[in-house]
Amino acid sequence: MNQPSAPPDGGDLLVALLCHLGIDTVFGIVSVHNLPLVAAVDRELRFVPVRHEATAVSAADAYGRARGGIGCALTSTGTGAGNAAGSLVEALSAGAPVLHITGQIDSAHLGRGRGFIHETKDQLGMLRAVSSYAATVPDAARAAGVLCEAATAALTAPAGPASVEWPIDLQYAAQDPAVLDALTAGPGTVRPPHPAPAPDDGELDAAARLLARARRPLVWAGGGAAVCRTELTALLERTGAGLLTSNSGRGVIPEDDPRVIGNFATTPAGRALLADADVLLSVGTHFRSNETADYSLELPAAHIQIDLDADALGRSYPARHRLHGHAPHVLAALLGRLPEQTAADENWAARLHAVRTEVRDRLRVSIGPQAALCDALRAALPREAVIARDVTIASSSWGNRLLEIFDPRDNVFPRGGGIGQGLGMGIGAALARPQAPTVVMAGDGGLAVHLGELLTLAQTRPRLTLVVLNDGGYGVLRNMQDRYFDRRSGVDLTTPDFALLARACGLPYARIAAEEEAGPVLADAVAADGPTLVEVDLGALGPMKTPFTPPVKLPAPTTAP
Ligand SMILES: Cc1ncc(C[n+]2csc(CCOP(=O)(O)OP(=O)(O)O)c2C)c(N)n1
Ligand SMILES: [Mg+2]
Repeated sequence: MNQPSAPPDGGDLLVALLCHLGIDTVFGIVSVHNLPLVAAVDRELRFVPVRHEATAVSAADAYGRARGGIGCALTSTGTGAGNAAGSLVEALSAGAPVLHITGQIDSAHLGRGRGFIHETKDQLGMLRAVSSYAATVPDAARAAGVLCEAATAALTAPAGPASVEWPIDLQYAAQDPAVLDALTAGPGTVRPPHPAPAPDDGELDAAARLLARARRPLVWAGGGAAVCRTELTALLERTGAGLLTSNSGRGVIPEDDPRVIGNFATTPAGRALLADADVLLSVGTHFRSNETADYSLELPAAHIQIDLDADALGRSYPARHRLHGHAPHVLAALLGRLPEQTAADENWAARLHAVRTEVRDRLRVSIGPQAALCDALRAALPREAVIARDVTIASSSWGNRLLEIFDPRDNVFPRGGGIGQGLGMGIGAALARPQAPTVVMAGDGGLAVHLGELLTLAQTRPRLTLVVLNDGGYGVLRNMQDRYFDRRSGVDLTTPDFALLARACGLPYARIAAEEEAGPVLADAVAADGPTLVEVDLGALGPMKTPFTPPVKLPAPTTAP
């Protein structure tokens, strides 16, 4: 629409902001209520037309995670914005910065309930509920201010999605070229995130004294530790501590480092280790229910907690010393207070190593033939590959633990546990990181939620291997029903012929039906310079030793009165 000679419009403003934020790819679905935005992005940057608005947000979210930054999604008004809500919930749960721009009806008709096309009752209220920030562009002159405030909010801890609804007449309205120039010129317009809080000196001193005396110390790293590899490595060295992680904290220190126990805290050996530890330092973690067996896991009473979010301190577990601040700064401050030599027991390192080995060996045995998949995947992938996972048994059992991750930006998964987001996240990550291959692990059920995104995959053709673990249904719920209920309900699904489906989409296809096929099939798929759909026939591959059920509590069976 906009001619080079015409004054800049909202689309040009958005492009200037995206350049300022370092975003070169945007995901969305075009509509009468976002046409000028899509047109400008497509002209100046890259617009990826996904097939559902939830995917627009999932892909933008993972684009940001895979680059360690922010992503952008464009949706339409009403149903389009509503479709995005589920994935905004995920970005909110993960603290993942996403700039979500959605259309809104003409400002003259806003809030009048006349049934204007795509009108919805309280779109802003809906967006507020699922985003960390939501606002409406009130007029053309204030559009830049609202957009910059949204981007700042998305990036400021606790980070998350920021949604802006932009009435369509105001998207078309002329923008002041000076505002665009200021944005393009660089820093200063989008305010830097608020200065990080500094923890109390007395608390730092006390925490350092506790760590210096610790004989059997452990560290628990969460997603908030993602940017402190250097400080954390030094702290492990100085204190002789072992490293447990949440699922989000994986890769902070590469998982082939012998000090990393990893995402295994709730295993019997992990629990015993925690019981023996005399000090725990936790860094930027939620202690989510799945990682603490619904908060039944026992932690040492001598618990030092670091978090940038003041509300997180002491929220799930009591903390003796609460250090409110940005993890790298706080860890550096602790290191500055620690003596060169601390007090770790001489046999603590051997104990940590024994636990590291035991938890992996036990898991490997329990997953039976799927261990071959795990090994083949890691062998096929270069160190810097992205590993995206939907919520499927293979992820929940071994993908989230045994399959080694070497950097937090490679670790893409829905932290809120919603199925269906894996492929969209994988596409976003793969387009963010074209230099290396991406793999997506998805179940047949999770994939079916957004089966249409196979077409986005076929159209964008990133270096992405989609591994579909096909067991003909919602396996994890089926396992629960078989174990705890007297019948199955809603778990057996019709699945497509994946070979035919891949062919219909123009995607290369391969199948794994036996352990020995995993290595060659995955090596070929990962080496390809485009997408491949790899179906794992779980029926043919054979069962796990024990059917996997998730770590959720069910009420004890009651007898009839
Ligand atoms: C959005 C959403 N809806 C429902 C669920 C409940 N749920 C969790 S796992 C699962 C089954 C997933 O099936 P599939 O992807 O085939 O993986 P499998 O369990 O068979 O390995 C379901 C329905 C969920 N987590 N998220
Ligand atoms: Mg399944």
